[in-house]
Amino acid sequence: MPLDKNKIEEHNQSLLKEHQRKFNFVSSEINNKENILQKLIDFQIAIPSWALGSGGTRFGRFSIGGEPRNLEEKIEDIGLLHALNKSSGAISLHIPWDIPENASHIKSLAAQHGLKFDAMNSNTFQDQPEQKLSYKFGSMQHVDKAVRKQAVDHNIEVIKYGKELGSKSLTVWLSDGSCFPGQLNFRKAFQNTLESLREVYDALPDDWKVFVEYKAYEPNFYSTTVGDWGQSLLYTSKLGTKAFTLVDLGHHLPNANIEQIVSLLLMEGKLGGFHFNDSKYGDDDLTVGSIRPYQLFLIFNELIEGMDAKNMNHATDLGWMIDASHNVKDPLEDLLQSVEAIMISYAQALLVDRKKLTEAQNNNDVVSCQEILQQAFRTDVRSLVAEARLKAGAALDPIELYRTENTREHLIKTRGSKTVASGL
Ligand code: PSV
Ligand code: MN
Repeated sequence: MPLDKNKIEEHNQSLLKEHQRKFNFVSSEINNKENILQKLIDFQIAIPSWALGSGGTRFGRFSIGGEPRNLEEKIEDIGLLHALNKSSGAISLHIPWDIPENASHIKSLAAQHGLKFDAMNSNTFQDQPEQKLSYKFGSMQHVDKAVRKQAVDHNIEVIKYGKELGSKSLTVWLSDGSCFPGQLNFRKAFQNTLESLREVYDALPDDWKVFVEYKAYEPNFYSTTVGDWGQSLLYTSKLGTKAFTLVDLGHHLPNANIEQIVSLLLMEGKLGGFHFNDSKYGDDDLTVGSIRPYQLFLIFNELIEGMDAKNMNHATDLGWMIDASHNVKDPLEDLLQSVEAIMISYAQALLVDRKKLTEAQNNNDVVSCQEILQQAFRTDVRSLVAEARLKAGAALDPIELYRTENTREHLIKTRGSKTVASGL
């Protein structure tokens, strides 16, 4: 559903006065506000093609209605998000859930909405109807070479689709592992996986990256063959310079210090990108920033410190992607909230007084260290993020505009109330 530019302007006009009051207040305390605003404008977050419909659990799935019925409609939905916030200028595809049958058409449709293709995701964690061999006991780790080859071939096919669309990276997440002690020879499972990943790596174009995503558990509950960042780093180090670790925020054991993981991966030049989400218990895939916003801020704090130390471009040198599931919210509203939470954390982390923090660290002034971080975290940067949106031609309040335009009702009218988007 395209959004008329005039609607955005009207909406912005109605909120402008109040916005300016808040923005003037916060910006009076910021020295380099133009620089921060430009960074916020440049920062784009990829929306996953599998998160545009209602997610579900093994107990049920409750459709929201108007869910996109195909890849074209998914692109339209992301185009709408991007028109509303100008911070969602990319899409991450999952194959075979979203095979681009006509790649040049899909590519130009995405371009019309100002969208690029971020990492392509392969899927060897489900069996597809016409698939010859089963992944029940793993894919790249499998004891049968033929199953491993099938998984490798699938990944090579995903690279082919990605090349057609202009993507530059592949994310491999393996559900491989075991459910019971003794089921698996850990060493052989690792070696089989490494050998399979090497074959995929060899098929990677020179200007591509491969991201190896780790996850502590689920669907396997005793061991996972890429179970944590250490194991992912082992694979990516052995693979070579085009291989990187991908951090999905929901994939750690309870209380893991994700910001420290991020810092060390960056130091090693092995951090590839993110799957953002939030969680209370495990891989809950909740809205980003809904449960632990301070943790998200601390992650961005390490990201900025580490990226600046290496002169990296915040916007382009890592993959910024959401990986979430929406069981009780309108997925589009949820994604707007997630993008906003990421922008807020990024903006707050940009406010950290790094010079002072380094001084306080060097003086072992623990109290000041905490004060400096929390000074930034407790700054209400919402109007700063909104100002970046305003400058970029987006809406001051994306969710409000989405609602006043009755977007979901329109989508239900045109697509129907019983549509189900592909994904989990
Ligand atoms: C696995 O839980 C995961 O995080 C991987 O990134 C998959 O590609 C995605 O979720 C599937 O929903
Ligand atoms: Mn993920």
